[in-house]
Amino acid sequence: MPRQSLPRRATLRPGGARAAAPRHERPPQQRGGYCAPPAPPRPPARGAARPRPCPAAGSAPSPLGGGAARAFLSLPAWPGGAMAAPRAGRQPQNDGYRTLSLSGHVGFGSLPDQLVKKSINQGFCFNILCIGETGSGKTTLINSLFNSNFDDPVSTHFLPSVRLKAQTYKLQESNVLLNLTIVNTVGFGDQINKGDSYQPIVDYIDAQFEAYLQEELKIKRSLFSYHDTRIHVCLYFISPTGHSLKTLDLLTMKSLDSKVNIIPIIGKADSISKTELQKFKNKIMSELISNGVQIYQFPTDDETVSKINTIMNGHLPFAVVGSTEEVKIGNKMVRARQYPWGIVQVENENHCDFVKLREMLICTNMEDLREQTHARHYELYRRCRLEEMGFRDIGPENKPVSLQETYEAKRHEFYLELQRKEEEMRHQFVQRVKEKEAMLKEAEQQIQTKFEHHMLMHQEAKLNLEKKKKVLEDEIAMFIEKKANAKLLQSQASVSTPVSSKRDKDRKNSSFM
Ligand SMILES: Nc1nc2c(ncn2[C@@H]2O[C@H](COP(=O)(O)OP(=O)(O)OP(=O)(O)O)[C@@H](O)[C@H]2O)c(=O)[nH]1
Ligand SMILES: [Mg+2]
Repeated sequence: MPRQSLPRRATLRPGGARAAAPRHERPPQQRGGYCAPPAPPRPPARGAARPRPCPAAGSAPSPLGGGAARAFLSLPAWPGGAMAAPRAGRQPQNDGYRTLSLSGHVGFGSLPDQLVKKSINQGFCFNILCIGETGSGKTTLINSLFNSNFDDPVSTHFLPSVRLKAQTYKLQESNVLLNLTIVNTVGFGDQINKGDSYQPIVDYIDAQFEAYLQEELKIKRSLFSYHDTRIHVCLYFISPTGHSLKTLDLLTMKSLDSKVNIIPIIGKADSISKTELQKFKNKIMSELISNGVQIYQFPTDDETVSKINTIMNGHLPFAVVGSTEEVKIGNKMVRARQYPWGIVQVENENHCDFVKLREMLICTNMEDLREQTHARHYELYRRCRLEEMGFRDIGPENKPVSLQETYEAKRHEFYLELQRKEEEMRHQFVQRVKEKEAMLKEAEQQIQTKFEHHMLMHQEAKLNLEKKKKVLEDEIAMFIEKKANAKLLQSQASVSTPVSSKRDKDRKNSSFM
């Protein structure tokens, strides 16, 4: 894995922690047009402070010593109001918790620092999916965004289908490690039939969710060290035509909007004039809304960033310019594109929205994008997959069902189904054997009939031959008798006339022969 080091210094927010409610609990109006089905609430992060039951007021000193061990930020209401009237420093609250003010230092104030330290040691991961037609400026923009040079070979326009190519890089800025994965859609928009160009992208995103789900479902899972490949953001490159979105753009964004955070951007924005650009942006946004495409909206519920995020939501889609070249402006080298008529500076906000994109994507909302991916898109995928497998939270009578109950019911159902199938197969087998037996019996019968018929014919033929033989034997007997008689007559004749009889004898012999 290539390891790159970034020269730019980043300002680190402590763990990205927000005072406001988690994103999945935000009302849809705060999320602009983003109103996919709400994801279930996420459990608190490991190590987060949880309210614990409080020992009785004025109880024996804790083994930890002093009042410090008893001092919790929020305490559950005492059941049945059994607790004495609130002491000084405790204010009853309507949410079922009592607030205590601490009388001294406890130490859990360092919890955010502990989280920051842990996160820094562990490193972060961020996965970007770049969708755009071949040559739309994807690689150049990513290089500009991360101030780096990810060598990504240019692709041809002759690929038979869209292919996704993922490359992971290790980046370091200050002491923060980032595992950055860039996924490129190679050959996007190059096919004659673009009808299902989005399918390989959908499959890829689902495959990453599935891999995470499988890891989660393992008995011995290692999510801590798991390389999360789920896509956190999709930068959708719109060609700077100045007209409107293409069908391919709408179709692709529509099929991805429930799976990934989409940030639409107009690539190579230096090829479109300022007035045309504003009209183009408006047109794109109205087309996205009218087609029900839900793009990512920068969150406005965190007061520290709500103002800037609201403004930036109004600038979407960002019109960006990328460049790998540096040009000398004054006495500074800046990333820019030099033309015969002038210089387009990538980081000049009067020239393009590159800085806005970088600020929103990397500096302000990276953690939110990661959180949204987990709490919204992955949760939706997980829910659908588990429902597909037959798991439900509530049973037919709207009663809650535990996973084990569902599993056992499913197992029983499968067992019955298996038995039914086995019985059916056995029945089919017996039926087939019976059919075969009947066929064989019939064939045997036919052979027997044929055999008997032949035997009969054979008997008849034998009888006929025997009859013929008898006739022939009779004829032979008659002939022998006649011959004997003739001999007798001849001998008698030769005795009476010897000379003439010799001649007669010769004549007779010749006539017999
Ligand atoms: N005018 C203009 N040209 C740009 C811009 N960004 C990139 N280019 C040029 O467009 C061409 C393609 O840029 P790439 O960044 O390789 O585009 P790509 O989308 O990564 O291309 P494939 O990965 O091959 O699909 C190069 O010649 C870039 O110099 C831009 O903002 N404006
Ligand atoms: Mg490229």
